[in-house]
Amino acid sequence: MKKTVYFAGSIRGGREDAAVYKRMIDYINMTDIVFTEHIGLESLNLKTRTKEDDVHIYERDTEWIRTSDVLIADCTNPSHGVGYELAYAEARNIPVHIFYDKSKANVSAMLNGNTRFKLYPYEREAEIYPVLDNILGNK
Ligand code: 6IA
Repeated sequence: MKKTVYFAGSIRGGREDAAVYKRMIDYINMTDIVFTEHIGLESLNLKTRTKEDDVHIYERDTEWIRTSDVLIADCTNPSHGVGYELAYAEARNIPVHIFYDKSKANVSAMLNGNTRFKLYPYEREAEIYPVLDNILGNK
């Protein structure tokens, strides 16, 4: 059975790692289903458009989290939205898996100190992919 995956990555928090998000999303999509493919897109409109646009994003994203089997995030780049999504998933018993580049990230105690979250510090991006196989049960 394919798993449904909510992939969380920084948008307005900064797009430095967007290429990594894209490769992680593409990798997961080879075997499973990622709801949030747009997180990896190169050109996103980062500005607030209207309040209604953001209400729509919030309602759609939280519904996707509620219907996901698992949430996978890259938290190298801090993001208010991603932090919110992690807590939202936790409150609904959706398993949360967090990757971060340990040479770049200073991960919050609110993530590192939460024993319900699984954290995977990596040195090289290549380390991510076998862990994704494990999380998704594909190896
Ligand atoms: O605070 P941030 O913007 O960095 O929060 C990023 C997180 O919030 C991501 O994991 C997304 O799931 C969610 N999020 C924030 N902004 C958007 C968004 N903006 N669209 C979808 N999810 C979002 C509009 C982009 C659109 C042009 C495709």
